[in-house]
Amino acid sequence: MKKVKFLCPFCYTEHDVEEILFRCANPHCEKEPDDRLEWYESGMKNNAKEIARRKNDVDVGNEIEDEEMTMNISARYAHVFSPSGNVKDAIKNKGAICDKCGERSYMRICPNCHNELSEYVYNPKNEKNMIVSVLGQRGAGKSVFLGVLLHEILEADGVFTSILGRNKNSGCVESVNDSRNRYNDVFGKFMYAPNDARRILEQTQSSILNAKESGAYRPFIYNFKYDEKSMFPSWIPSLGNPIRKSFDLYLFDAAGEDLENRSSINIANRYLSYSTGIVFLLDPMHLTEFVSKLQDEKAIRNAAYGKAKKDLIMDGLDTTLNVIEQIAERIRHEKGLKGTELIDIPLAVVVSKCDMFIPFLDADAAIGQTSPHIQARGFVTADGNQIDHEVKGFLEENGAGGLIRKLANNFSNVHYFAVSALGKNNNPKTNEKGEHIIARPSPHRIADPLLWLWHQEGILKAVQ
Ligand SMILES: Nc1nc2c(ncn2[C@@H]2O[C@H](COP(=O)(O)OP(=O)(O)OP(=O)(O)O)[C@@H](O)[C@H]2O)c(=O)[nH]1
Ligand SMILES: [Mg+2]
Ligand SMILES: [Zn+2]
Ligand SMILES: [Zn+2]
Repeated sequence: MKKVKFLCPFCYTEHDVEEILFRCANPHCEKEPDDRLEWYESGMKNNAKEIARRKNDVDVGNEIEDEEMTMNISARYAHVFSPSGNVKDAIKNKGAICDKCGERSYMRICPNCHNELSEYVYNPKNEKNMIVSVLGQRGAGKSVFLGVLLHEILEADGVFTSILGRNKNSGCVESVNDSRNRYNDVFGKFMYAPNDARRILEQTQSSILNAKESGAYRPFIYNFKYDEKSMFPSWIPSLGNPIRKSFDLYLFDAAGEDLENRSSINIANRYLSYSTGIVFLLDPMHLTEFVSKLQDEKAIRNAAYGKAKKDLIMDGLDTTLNVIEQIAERIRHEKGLKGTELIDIPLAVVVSKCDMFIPFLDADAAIGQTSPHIQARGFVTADGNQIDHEVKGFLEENGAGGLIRKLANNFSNVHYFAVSALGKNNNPKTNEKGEHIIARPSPHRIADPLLWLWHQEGILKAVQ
């Protein structure tokens, strides 16, 4: 029989389904050390050299060997064991009996990194596991974008339920593993705190120095279920019933710092070439010509990650172009593509913080209008094309034509978008304590790039 292989979304190693291990779920079962999970969580195994290099700021070469990285690992993890008997059934739905305490467990883990696997990772019926990487240079707005987008998706009547839900049981979203808690720790408790406690996020830490919380290293995972209309009329028994579909979405929030650094991109962003889609955020505050039109120095600093107008004009787009080159080079390398071959991962180029430039656009520009996709329950192609056209126009007008050409020379499927995560008139303000505070985010067109990626994957249909 054909072996079913799966790709672990945590460590990016491929395995046969039969290799999956179990972790005991009985809280009273004896705890043990788990070096594999500890390595994964601390990022030590793969990143030791880079950590040492950064800490001492010297090139340590190959002097650090695996043995030297053996850490003092405490016995705080639940027991790991291989299922006995019918492995396939155990993995599919029966679970496995712990060889220490005799209790049944359903917690399946990766044989390499020991992270918990959702059944969808290896369920062959669930062919659409989407890995979406959110990329862009430091301060481009990646974390704010992701924090607000997830909020919009996860709400009871959120984006997904509205667009794909057809009845009460359809269109539901669930957080997988610890995604719910991590969402709250990383995004929710800052951006959605009550009243005037709402603050903007800190810079995302390099996943080399802090693997634990960084969404660059550990994905935020969500499982989506929905019903698709059968191709047969609904009166035909069973064949006419809606078809239940499901997919997992793995979202990585890269740290701009890692992408700007050639040595770290290789270690920190291993998931890049496995991406089903890329969202590349482009900060309008790096468009020299646009920034020169802005007057309010304080507002500029608050939107531009603390940078002053004159520095922004000096920096321009150079770092962004550099990041694009490194990403393309990395993906080509991993996929074994020649320098002349185009990368076929769909790329949504998203100009962020559009609240800052909508006032400069024509009053009837589509960028300023409410997104039509959710109401139309599909990706509205005409609107998508119009936005693509307007955003490219905005970039050309503001000195970023070279960027459009660079992307076209590297990727075969590029679509342009403009979003505001915080919303109109919600550029962060500085309070007397020097904190950057915001009103509750009221995003504008924030789901458009993801909806386009869903459309590319066949999850969402196109509508006229
Ligand atoms: N006006 C406005 N400002 C925004 C918006 N989104 C982000 N910003 C500003 O941009 C800053 C940086 O946003 P982040 O999301 O933290 O940037 P990042 O890309 O995650 O940066 P790194 O974590 O360093 O890679 C925020 O602190 C805000 O000041 C937006 O929609 N509108
Ligand atoms: Mg960030
Ligand atoms: Zn046990
Ligand atoms: Zn793994």
